[in-house]
Amino acid sequence: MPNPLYDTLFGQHKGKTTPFLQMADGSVVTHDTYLQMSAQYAHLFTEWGVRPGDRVAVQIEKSPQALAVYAACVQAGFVFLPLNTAYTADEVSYFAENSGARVILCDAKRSDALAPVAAACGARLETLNADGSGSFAMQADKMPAAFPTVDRSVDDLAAFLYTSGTTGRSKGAMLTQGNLLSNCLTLTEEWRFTADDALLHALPIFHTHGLFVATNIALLAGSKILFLPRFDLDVMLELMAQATTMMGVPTFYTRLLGDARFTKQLTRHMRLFVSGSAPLLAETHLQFEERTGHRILERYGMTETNMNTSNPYDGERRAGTVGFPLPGVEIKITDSRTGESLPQGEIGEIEVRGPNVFKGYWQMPEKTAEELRENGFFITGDLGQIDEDGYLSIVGRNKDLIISGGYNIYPKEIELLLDAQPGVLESAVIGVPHPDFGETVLGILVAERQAILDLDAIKANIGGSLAKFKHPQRLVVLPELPRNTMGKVQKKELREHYKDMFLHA
Ligand code: MCA
Ligand code: AMP
Repeated sequence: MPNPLYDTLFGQHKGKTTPFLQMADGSVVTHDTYLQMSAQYAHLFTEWGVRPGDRVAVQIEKSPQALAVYAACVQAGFVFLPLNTAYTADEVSYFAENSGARVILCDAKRSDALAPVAAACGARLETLNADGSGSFAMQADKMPAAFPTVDRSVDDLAAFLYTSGTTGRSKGAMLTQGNLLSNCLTLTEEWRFTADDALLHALPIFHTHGLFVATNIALLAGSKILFLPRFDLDVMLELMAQATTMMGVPTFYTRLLGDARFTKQLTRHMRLFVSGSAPLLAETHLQFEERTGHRILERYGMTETNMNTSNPYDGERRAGTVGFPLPGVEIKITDSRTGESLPQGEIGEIEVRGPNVFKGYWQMPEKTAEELRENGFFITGDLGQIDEDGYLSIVGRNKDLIISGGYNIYPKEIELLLDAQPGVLESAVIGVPHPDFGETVLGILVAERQAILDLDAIKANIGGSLAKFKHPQRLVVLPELPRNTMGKVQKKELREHYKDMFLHA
């Protein structure tokens, strides 16, 4: 096969005039229109000198055109690098420079802010707006609507997704065609997707969940996608009647349950609800079943590995667990210090091996070696336990990570900014329970001797360089941070102390 990912997901739909994307207003983009659009994009990039293996960074709103850029990159062999639309210019600057992006696509509203970023790293900056307009779309319109697909192998890179770490510096996870393909072949079969499905899609398309899980599965199966720009409760409730399946982060489910219009009647025709990216409380799972009669299927994945485990389609979907390893994926629970496997039932580090596991971090061989063992097992940083029936539960994290509404936030990145503020001696950033987002960010500050901290000014100062979803919801000041005898800050103690802060607000 000359280009396994393109041929399997996209090429199979060539010439089909069946609906692929259906928008909230009922308008439809057929498979063929979509593929013609992406072929034009592939031509334009190629005309600009972008070559197979080059990185194309995009920070654009969700639209059929945005999704066609993904197909164009696969068809022409570029590495697709989608970026959260909430990232500030400072944040984009790091990704563009680190990846060596040849092109950056952004919304016209962002082009002034990103022009210096593009200039600094020698990337070409063009615009693509939410309504499909922009300099990129205009030029692409003049291109031929067919493009000779570039040969690729399963080991070639298809995408970079940036994910942070304990140092606060983001790492580009290199995902191959084979990583993406193997995972969506497995999931499509496991979750029984077919051309008769209509997937309610309100997730962003710059992360694994919305792009490599939801979109790839629908493409492979030939399902229709009800393609919403974002999660909007009213629109979700309105379109549910036309859907057969839905995927979401736990916040989607708690918001649906919080609305009296979400009833058993509304979901009676649905065949599957999938949840992931953050822990789904067992309580939400049970409440959902009581309300609708459906048991949410929870699965577990990571940017570096795509999906690792899933509750069964047939059989018991056990609340509070993420199910079994997917076919072809191996999971082991190990002792964090020695790396040795632990007996069944014990809590330890979750390690994963399989065709889904990424190739490594872009230009970071040491980081790659720290997390990806020579024998192919990836150390996830999640703590888990396997019960006597084989179900995996995630019981905690061995990494300092906050997940807010499905978005990952690395405390170190925020602590570095807080520590640099006038009068701040040190800081600790923790995740605390939040009724809507699951967890939210709390910043704890210690002032230098005699300094009086201006919390509003500090908030404003750090705000400029951090995406909104990472902003601490609140800052508090303590005389000192709790430490153990080794001098390590006891975040567990802080989390315990502040655990109710947002729950009864
Ligand atoms: C928006 N805001 C947030 C978040 N989202 N704050 C904290 N956490 C968030 N997740 C802020 C905005 O900056 C804004 O601030 C205010 O909340 C409302 O903004 P709005 O856009 O209206 O937000 P929303 O529509 O309420 O969005 C919440 C959301 C969204 C629907 C939960 O965040 C979302 O779609 N999350 C999904 C993330 C996802 O796809 N994760 C998968 C990662 P202000 O009012 O101050 O302006 S992939 C992954 O994790 C792995 C591989 C896996 O297993 O899937
Ligand atoms: P990301 O870096 O965005 O790929 O996020 C991956 C992390 O999300 C994992 O390491 C887990 O900590 C978390 N995660 C994903 N799915 C689940 C789930 N179903 N339950 C609990 N945590 C999850």
